[in-house]
Amino acid sequence: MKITRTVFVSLAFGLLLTGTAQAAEQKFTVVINAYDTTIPELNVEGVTVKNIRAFNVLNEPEALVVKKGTSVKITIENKSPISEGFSIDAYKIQEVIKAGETKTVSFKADKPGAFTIWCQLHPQNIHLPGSLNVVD
Ligand SMILES: [Cu+2]
Repeated sequence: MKITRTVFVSLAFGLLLTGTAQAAEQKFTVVINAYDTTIPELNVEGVTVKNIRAFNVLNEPEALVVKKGTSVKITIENKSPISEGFSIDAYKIQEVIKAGETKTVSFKADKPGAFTIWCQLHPQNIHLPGSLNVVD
């Protein structure tokens, strides 16, 4: 009987710790970078490509992983030479960050799932999207 109680108490304490951990705040810094690939000639897997005039915009890190219930604070640095967007539709986040500027967004990650982080200002084929993964 005494053993059962000890097990119950430690189990309750374990649940309490889990609850505390879920309420924690998690901070990320995302850097939006544009990689200029305007180069005269490039050999990719044996094929020569000429006059590439496009650039890729990357969110770094690519994937943000948080536990459901976490307060998330994302600092976004735009190192692209132009304004870039930062959107997470499910969380109604839609920001525009000017070249060289930094913005911070805060929200509670209360919806589980994998959500695309994308730029609402430019065609998607010049961007590599990021993702926000909220795990249960
Ligand atoms: Cu963009």
